Amino acid sequence: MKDKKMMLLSKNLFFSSLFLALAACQASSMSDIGGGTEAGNPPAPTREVRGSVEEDENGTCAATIVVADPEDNPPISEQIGPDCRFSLSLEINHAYEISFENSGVFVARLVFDSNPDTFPATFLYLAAGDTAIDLGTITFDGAEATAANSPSTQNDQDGDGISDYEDTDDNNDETSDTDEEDCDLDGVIDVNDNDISSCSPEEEEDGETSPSRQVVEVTPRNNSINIGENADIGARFNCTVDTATVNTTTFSVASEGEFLDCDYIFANEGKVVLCAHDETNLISLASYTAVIDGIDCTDGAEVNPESWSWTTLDLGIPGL
Ligand SMILES: [Ca+2]
Ligand SMILES: [Ca+2]
Ligand SMILES: [Ca+2]
Ligand SMILES: [Ca+2]
Repeated sequence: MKDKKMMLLSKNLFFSSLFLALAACQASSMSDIGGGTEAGNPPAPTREVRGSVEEDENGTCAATIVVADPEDNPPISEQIGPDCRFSLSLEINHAYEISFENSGVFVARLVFDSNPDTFPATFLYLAAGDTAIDLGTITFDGAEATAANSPSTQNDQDGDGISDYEDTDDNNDETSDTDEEDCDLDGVIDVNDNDISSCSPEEEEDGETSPSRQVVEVTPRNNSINIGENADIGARFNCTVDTATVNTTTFSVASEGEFLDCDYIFANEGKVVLCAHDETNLISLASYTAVIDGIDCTDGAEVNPESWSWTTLDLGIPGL
């Protein structure tokens, strides 16, 4: 027994001294060479994302370029081959918006389902994986691109063997995907969501703290561009809203003083409110702002006021 203990102890000592030696070695080599792949540091690990775009009615590929735009780095673009196939090699552990262009003109952005209760995702937080993410054939509907194979079924951020699609807490931080705080409402959870005071301050009620009532997700995403006419406009709340408090004053959508005529649709057990509207009333290349101010939850508590903006693409609507 004692011997075994000693053996373990010396084994631990061996490993910790090995570790110290390695760390010292690494530290000295780091101070010697400074950094950069050309100086001998290993390149950041990448993962392939591939697929093919559909052909249009003339038998030509519906897009010529695929773009992966990480929220924290310059975009990466690749030509789509004559067989309509594409392949991107992307650094893991970044969130990418993937879009398609035809001769430099925006065609569509990839949207995919990641969770049953959230709006379709526009950012893919690319995790490590043994195989490529194979999107299959990409089809286009207005400015939205859909993959035959959802990337979230092939991505596992926390490496627990459950894909993001099935996992209810993708990053394993004990906050469920539906409760993640996307403070700037841009559709990606990242450092920009830290330290924003408007994001979910705890409220003191009868000596007990409870999360504030607020908008937790929006569509179109805040500050997004190239939004097509068939995009949903709506918000998801962290409470069931009192439908009687939803009207054109408490949930307005406007561009330069021109208000959209919304019919409000309630979904997701009253936690989602959508503004259904006549698509032909939308203005091309215009900045839209949605404002929520005065909506209550069913328990009478008021939702914190919120607003967000997006820009439409050239909608090519006749008469405008
Ligand atoms: Ca997982
Ligand atoms: Ca998920
Ligand atoms: Ca989480
Ligand atoms: Ca965010």
